[in-house]
Amino acid sequence: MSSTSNELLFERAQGVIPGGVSSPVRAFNAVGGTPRFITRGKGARVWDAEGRSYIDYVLSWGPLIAGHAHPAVIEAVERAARDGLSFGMPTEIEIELAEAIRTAVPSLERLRFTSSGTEATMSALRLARGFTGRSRIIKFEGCYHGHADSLLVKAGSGALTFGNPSSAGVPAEVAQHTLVLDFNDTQQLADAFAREGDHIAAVIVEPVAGNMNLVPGHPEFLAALRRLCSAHGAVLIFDEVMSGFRVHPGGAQALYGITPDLTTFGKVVGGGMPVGVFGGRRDIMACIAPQGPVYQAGTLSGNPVAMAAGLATLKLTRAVGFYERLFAATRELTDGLNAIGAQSGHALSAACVGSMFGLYFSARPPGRFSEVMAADRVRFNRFFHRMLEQGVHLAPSAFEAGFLSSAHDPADIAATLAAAKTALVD
Ligand code: HOZ
Repeated sequence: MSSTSNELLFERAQGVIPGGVSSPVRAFNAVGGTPRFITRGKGARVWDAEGRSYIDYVLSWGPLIAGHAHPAVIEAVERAARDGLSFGMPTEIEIELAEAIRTAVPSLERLRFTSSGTEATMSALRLARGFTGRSRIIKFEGCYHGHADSLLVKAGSGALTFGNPSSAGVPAEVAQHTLVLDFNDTQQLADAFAREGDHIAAVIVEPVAGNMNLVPGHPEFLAALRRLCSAHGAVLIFDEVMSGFRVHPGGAQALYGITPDLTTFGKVVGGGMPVGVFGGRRDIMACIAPQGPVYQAGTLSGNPVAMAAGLATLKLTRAVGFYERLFAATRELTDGLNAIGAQSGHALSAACVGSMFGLYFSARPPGRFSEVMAADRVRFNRFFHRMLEQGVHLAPSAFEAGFLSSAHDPADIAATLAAAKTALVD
């Protein structure tokens, strides 16, 4: 038994780190209580500082598609680390991972590595502006694309969780170039393009929104995005930081059959290490320095240890039946939650796309931001804590998608559903 506790660690952390955390949603502010301080993870589980274990549906917010500490990933990281942690010079493993990504997602004719999803989206936007010579961008309310200034306007994730979706510190002069529209509202999008289409540099969208809970893009909405961007010379950016390698081996773009001009990845492509990617059309990517005039750089970009983790993870996903089993397990979980919701008489519903899932305290899964906001957050918070007490760790916010890994087995799903049944007794 450890001599420390989550409470003690949280108190100590708050004495040195704002809110006690390195990223806001982790602080449990929305759900109340004390975050679990994690000491280790293995497969589908994490253990906290008090020695308690949890079935984990956060999975580091998505990256760990093969579960915690998969032996093949750990082995690849150890091997790479023994040769040196960083060189700031090109390495062959960068090419290998880039080729693996392009094979899976051919729209990335050229791609570049960053150290986070935020850097990837920020760089993709600068590139789109440099390529088109335009300033204005369109994003959708509740979609979160990292914390770059021009994207923290009516954003999702922690920004939404804590009620300041448009962050302080973003100059009005910057925010004014961001036009925010309703996700899945095709008519509003068409109107915006009719009004000012020739000034729009880019539209950025999470094709499967995962930062306002899970809200899949409607196929006709995504098709309209493609059509309107092409008609007006705007760059269509799919932010697949969450959906990449999660909803389909080729990302949401393969699932929906829509090819964006640029794509951003993160999470799974780094296998749990800090990696982001932006890439796409060769002519657009040719504008990036040193080939072109749009500047973008990073000391740790393409870090060899991170590349090794990403490559090992992508190799695991290529195993026969990997996605079929993972998607079936996710479906089993959400079908089970829907059945429990119906039996309990609570307005609980669930949905999934591939290995991402949403859990909603509303009669049916929301398709719009306003419907997400109408769901019962008080009930979610109570449910969250009852699940946690029973050893199931969901994301500590009603606005985050959940994730499954290949390590979640039928016993984990059954235990989760049993816990959900108990959590809904009143
Ligand atoms: N904003 C990410 C989740 N949507 C990451 C949160 C975290 O790492 O705390």
